[in-house]
Amino acid sequence: MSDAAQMVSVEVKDRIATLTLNNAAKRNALTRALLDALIAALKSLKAQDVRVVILRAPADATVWSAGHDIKELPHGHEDPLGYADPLERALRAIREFPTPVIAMVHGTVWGGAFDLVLSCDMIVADETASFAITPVNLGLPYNTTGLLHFIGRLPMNLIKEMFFTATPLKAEDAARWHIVNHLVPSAELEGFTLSLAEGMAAKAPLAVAVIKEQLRVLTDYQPIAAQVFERIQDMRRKVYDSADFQEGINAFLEKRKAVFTGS
Ligand code: YXS
Repeated sequence: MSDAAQMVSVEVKDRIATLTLNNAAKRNALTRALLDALIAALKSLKAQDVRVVILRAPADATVWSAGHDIKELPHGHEDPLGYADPLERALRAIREFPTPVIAMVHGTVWGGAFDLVLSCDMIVADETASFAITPVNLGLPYNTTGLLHFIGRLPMNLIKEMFFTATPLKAEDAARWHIVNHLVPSAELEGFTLSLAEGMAAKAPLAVAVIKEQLRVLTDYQPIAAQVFERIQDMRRKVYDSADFQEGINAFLEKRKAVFTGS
């Protein structure tokens, strides 16, 4: 198996597939290689009689995923979260996959990985989980599709606090805000998630698949005037072309605190 394919291990048992993110050295940072492996794994599962997918990190991980690979973010005159970005392709692959995808979360979830778990159909977490969205740490203008994911899922005041502070939301607060479907003790996380999966795996798969796709198209397709979209892109371009975005990337690479000047 190629190195890239090893970044996502696949196990199928009783029509339930478990995909495990396996890049501990980089804290499961969402590199192009890992995301391509995730997309390929989902594609291969489509040809099998799989009824539910569980997406997880290894049991010993303290970081579920460190988010988009910052070193791979295009910086300088290119949209850092464009339609063809590997993360965006992976989000679409999960949202379009014809079975329920459960994010089973223990450990910390950062940045684009939060968008990834929110793109799953449900989240089961334990008390070690936390969730942070962090573009303001880099000076990065999040993309419109991504913001619509959050708007469709979370209250606006919570979205603004999470985006503007980049502070991780603790598990119990994520449960209080209904970000996670279930918050269970660590010792019960796997058993609870498997039991939830088994229940859904026994239901009529065609009905489940079409209801999931109906819900996707009804929530994802939100009309937006061309002029509004062009204005948004113009605003975002000014940000991802800014010195602050370059500073955000450099600060991470140099392992120092970023100093933003607003230019
Ligand atoms: O120094 P080496 O080569 O060993 O590599 C280190 C880190 O550089 C690397 N790593 C990452 N590489 C690329 N992109 C990342 N997001 C990333 N995160 C980590 O992994 C090696 C081990 O990291 P280290 O020593 O920091 O581990 P730790 O256990 O002390 O700390 C774990 C974290 C997750 C708290 C820490 O690595 C961290 O704060 N990572 C950055 C988390 C983050 O800000 N993610 C957002 C990425 S940007 C994104 O997702 C969106 C585009 S947005 O900005 O819109 O949210």
